[in-house]
Amino acid sequence: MEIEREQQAIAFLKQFYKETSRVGVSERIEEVFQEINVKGSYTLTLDELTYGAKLAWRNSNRCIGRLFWERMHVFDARGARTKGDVIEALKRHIMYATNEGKIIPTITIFPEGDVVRIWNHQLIRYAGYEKNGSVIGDPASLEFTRLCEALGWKGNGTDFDVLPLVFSIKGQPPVYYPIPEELVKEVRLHHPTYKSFNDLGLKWYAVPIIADMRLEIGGLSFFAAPFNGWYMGTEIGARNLADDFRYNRLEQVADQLNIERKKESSLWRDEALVELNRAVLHSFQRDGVSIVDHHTAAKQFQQFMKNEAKQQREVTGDWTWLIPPMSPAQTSIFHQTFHNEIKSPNFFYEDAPYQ
Ligand code: HEM
Ligand code: NRG
Repeated sequence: MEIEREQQAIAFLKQFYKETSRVGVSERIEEVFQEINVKGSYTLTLDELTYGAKLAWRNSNRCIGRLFWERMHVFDARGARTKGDVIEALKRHIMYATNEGKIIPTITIFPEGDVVRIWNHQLIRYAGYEKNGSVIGDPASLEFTRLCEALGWKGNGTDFDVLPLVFSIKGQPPVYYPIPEELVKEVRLHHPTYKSFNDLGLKWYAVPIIADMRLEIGGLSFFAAPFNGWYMGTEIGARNLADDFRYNRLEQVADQLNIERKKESSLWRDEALVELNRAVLHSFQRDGVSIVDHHTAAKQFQQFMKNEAKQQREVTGDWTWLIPPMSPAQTSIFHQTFHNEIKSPNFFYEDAPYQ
C-alpha cells in the first residue's frame, strides 16, 4: 500500500515539476518519502494540489470541455472539520462558481480520505417523487429524494424542487441543509421564435456541480471534491429534458409547437429535439448564463487536442461519451478514435455512501 502510494507520489511530483518547469524535484521526493515513513501519508503543497486538480480534469476522458483545463479555480478546503465548515465551503463554491451567470470552473477540495462524504450526485439537482405510478420531477433523483425525506427534508412537490445538500462527517450521522434560494441560479426556457414554447413551464439550473466523484492525485484520494464547469446545451436539451427515463418532454414540445407526430418517419422527435435545444441555448444566452453548443464545444476540443500535441502529450478519450447526443457525425470527434487509457490524477466513480 505505502509502496504503491510512494510510486504514485513520485510519478505525480515528477510530472508536476517537469510541466511547471520547477527545480528541486529530488529534494521534494525525499521529503515526501520521509513524511510517508513517519505518518504513512503525505500532504500536498497548495501548488501541487492546484495543479493536480487541473491534471485530473485534463485526464477526464469523457469530458469534451478540457480545452480550459488550466483555468479552474481551486478552493483548498482540506482544513474543513465541522458541519459548519462544510456548509460554508459548499455555499462559497456555489456562489463563486455561479458568478451571476458568468460561470467560473471551480473545484473545492475537502480533507484527504473519506472523512467528509457528499451524498448528492450534483450540489444542485431537482428532486423526483413517485406518485401513483408516475413521476413528478427528475426520475434520476427518486432514490436520493427518498433519502432526503427520511432525513426530515420535505419538498414542495413540483417538477423542479432543488434538493438539499446532504453530507456526512466520519463517525457522525448525515446532515441535510437546504440551499438558500438566492444561491441557486435557474434559467426559464423560452424559444427564440415560438412564443407558445414558454407555456411548457420548463427551466433548468445554471451550474452542474458533480459532487460524488473521488479525486485522485499522487496516490492520495479526496472523496469530497465537487467540481463544475458550465453546461453544453445538449446535456439539458437532448438528455435531461428529453430522455424517456428523465423528464421525457419531447411529445409535449412537439404538441406545443404543432409538430405533427403521427409517423416516426416524419422525424417529429428530431424536430422537437432541435427546437428544445434551441430554446435551451437561447434562454441561457438571454439570461447571461454561460453555456456552449455542441458544435462549438467540439471545435474547442479539437483545439485542446492541438495544444496537447504541441506539448507532445497524448490525449486520451472515451469516444462513446465525447460525441454529443445530437448530430454527432457533424462534429469531428465522431470521425476520430481515442485511446481510453485511465491516467492519474483523475476523477473516479465511488459507491454512494448510502445503499
Ligand atoms: C463529462 C462538458 C468542465 C470533468 C462531461 C460531459 C460534458 C462535459 C458534455 C459529458 C456529460 C454527460 O454526458 O453526462 C464540460 C464543459 C465544461 C466542463 C462544457 C466547461 C468548462 C469540467 C470540469 C471538470 C470536468 C471543470 C473537472 C474539473 C468531467 C468529468 C466528466 C465530464 C470527470 C465525466 C463524468 C462522468 O463520468 O459521469 N463534461 N465539462 N468537466 N467532465 Fe466536463
Ligand atoms: N450531464 C450532467 C452533467 C455532467 C457533467 N457536465 C458538465 N460538467 N458540463 C447533467 O447534469 O446534465 N462540468 O463540470 O461542467
